[in-house]
Amino acid sequence: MTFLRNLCQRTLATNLRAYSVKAIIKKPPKILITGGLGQLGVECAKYLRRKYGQENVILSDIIQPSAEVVNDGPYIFADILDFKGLQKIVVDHRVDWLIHFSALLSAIGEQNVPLAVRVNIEGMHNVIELAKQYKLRIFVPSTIGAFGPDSPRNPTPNITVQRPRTIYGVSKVHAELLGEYYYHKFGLDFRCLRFPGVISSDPPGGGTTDYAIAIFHDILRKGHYQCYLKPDTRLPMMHVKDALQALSNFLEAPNELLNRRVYNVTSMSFTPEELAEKIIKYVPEFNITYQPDSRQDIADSWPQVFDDSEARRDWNWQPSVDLDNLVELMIKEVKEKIAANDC
Ligand code: VAH
Repeated sequence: MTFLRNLCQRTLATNLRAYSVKAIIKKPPKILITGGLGQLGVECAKYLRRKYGQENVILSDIIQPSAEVVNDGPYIFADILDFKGLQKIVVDHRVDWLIHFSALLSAIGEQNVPLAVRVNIEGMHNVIELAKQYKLRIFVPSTIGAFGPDSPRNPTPNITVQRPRTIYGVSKVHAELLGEYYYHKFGLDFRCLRFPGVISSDPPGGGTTDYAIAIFHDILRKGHYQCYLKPDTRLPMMHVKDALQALSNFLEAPNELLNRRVYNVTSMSFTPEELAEKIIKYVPEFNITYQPDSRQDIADSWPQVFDDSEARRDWNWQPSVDLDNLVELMIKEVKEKIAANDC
């Protein structure tokens, strides 16, 4: 039986490429990204515009964009708490796919729980009802933060107990379950990936894994970094290149390949100590100190190693950036950002 199952998986997988090319040539999807000015939005828009065309990816948020963002492609105002406004956008721009990035992340959510409830939960209610009404394919990112201290931490499987201790985690478990319910009840094309900490040179957005980004900015600017997590705090991570690759491949995967609507994905796990050891190669004279704060409790309730075997099996997920590549890329990208800002 497993041989047969693997055989049809493999044939399906090879059809995957043919499928995606045929589908795209037919008519590229019109994509709306909400929460577009958060950590992932701008890079995600750039990535998808290379695949589907500049005008087919609309970036949106409630804040003023920079000139660079506006010059890169369509940018509009969209408030995920305004359902009527969202309906108008979907109709006026004939949207096919919705990528819902709007959310308060773990650390900042704990500082403003009522706002996190409004944005992360009421916002989710609006976009999922919108997607149902207009038959959109909807992608919602979830997180390692959707697990809690009762979940196995090493490794954390795709399906296990989920009792998170942050409002961010609670809102993402809610999003996962609501999405799966709308899929089973209404056939909604809901898709969700649980991301680890995503590392990019863009400033992080109030999360617990942000240290792995801030460390590069501080060390290259000041030669010193004070870490708010203990040196041996192990957390799953991935470079933004892998995050966008995973998001795009998953969005294109034919439904018949998907045995789940929610998948873990990851590239690696490391600790602040291990990351610092890699950075020494590029900045021999820097020093790091450790001053754990309330984010340590959040990190201690999260997975240490993420099991993404189901994503690899079902839709060929494969990361491409390991820790050495990640450090090399970040040193280069952050140096460029600092140089650009300073001139
Ligand atoms: C956070 N960066 O720390 C986010 C993410 C995986 C963690 O969800 O909150």
